[in-house]
Amino acid sequence: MSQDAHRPRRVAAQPFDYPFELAHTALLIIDMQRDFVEPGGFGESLGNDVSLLQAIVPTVRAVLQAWRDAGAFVVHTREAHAADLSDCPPAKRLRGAPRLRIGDVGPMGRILIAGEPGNAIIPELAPIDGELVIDKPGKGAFYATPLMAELQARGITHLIVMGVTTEVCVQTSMREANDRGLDCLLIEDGTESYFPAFKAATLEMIRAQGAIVGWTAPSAALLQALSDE
Ligand code: TIU
Repeated sequence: MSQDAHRPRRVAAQPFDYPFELAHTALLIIDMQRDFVEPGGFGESLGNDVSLLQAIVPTVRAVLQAWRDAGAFVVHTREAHAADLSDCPPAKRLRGAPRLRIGDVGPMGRILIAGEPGNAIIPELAPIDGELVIDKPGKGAFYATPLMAELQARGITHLIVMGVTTEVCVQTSMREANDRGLDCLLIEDGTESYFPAFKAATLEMIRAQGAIVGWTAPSAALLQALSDE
C-alpha cells in the first residue's frame, strides 16, 4: 500500500464525521445479485417490487469505481445456499407463502442457490480480480462465513457499506460488524429497501444514540473524502 493509503481521511457523515484510512477500510457491497434486483428472483417471489432497488445501481457503481481507483479493498456478498440446501434451515425455506421457495426452479434458475444465474452479482457491479466474494447462508455477512478472518488477515478495521436490502441484510451485517469492533459507514444513496419507510427508519436507528451501530453519509461525501488532497 502507498503512503497515501495511510493518510487520515474524514467523511462528512451523521451523527458526526467518520474518520478512516484506506489501508484499513474495505468497501462491503451486500447482495447486489439478480435474485434481489431483477424480476423473477427471490425478492420478487416474496411479493416485492424490485424496480425500487434497481435505482441505486448507478450510485453503487460510481462509488465502486472510485474505490477501485483508490486501490483499496473490496468485498462483495451474495445470499446463497448450497445446491443440496444443507445450509438452509427448514424454517427459512418453509416460512410464509412465497410464489417460489428457496431451491425451487424459477426463471433465473433455482432460487437463491449458489452458481445459478439468479445468484450472480448484477453485471454492472461484477467483481474483478483481487476482490473477495463471500457467499452467506444468512442475512448477516459474518454468520457462518470466513469474512471476519479475511478482514483481520488484511488489517481491516473499518467498513464502508452499500447494497440491499437496507433493513434486512445490510442492517444485520452492520450490527454483526459493529459487535466485532468494526467502524461502519452506510452510504445512504447506495442502499435501498422494498419499503422506503423501513430504509428511512434504518438510517435513523443506525446513527442514533451517538452512532450506536455506525455512521451514515451520502455517496457524494465519501467521493469528496476520496478526492481530498
Ligand atoms: N427480503 C429482503 O428484504 N431481503 C433479503 O431477503 N435479503 C437481503 O436483504 N439481501
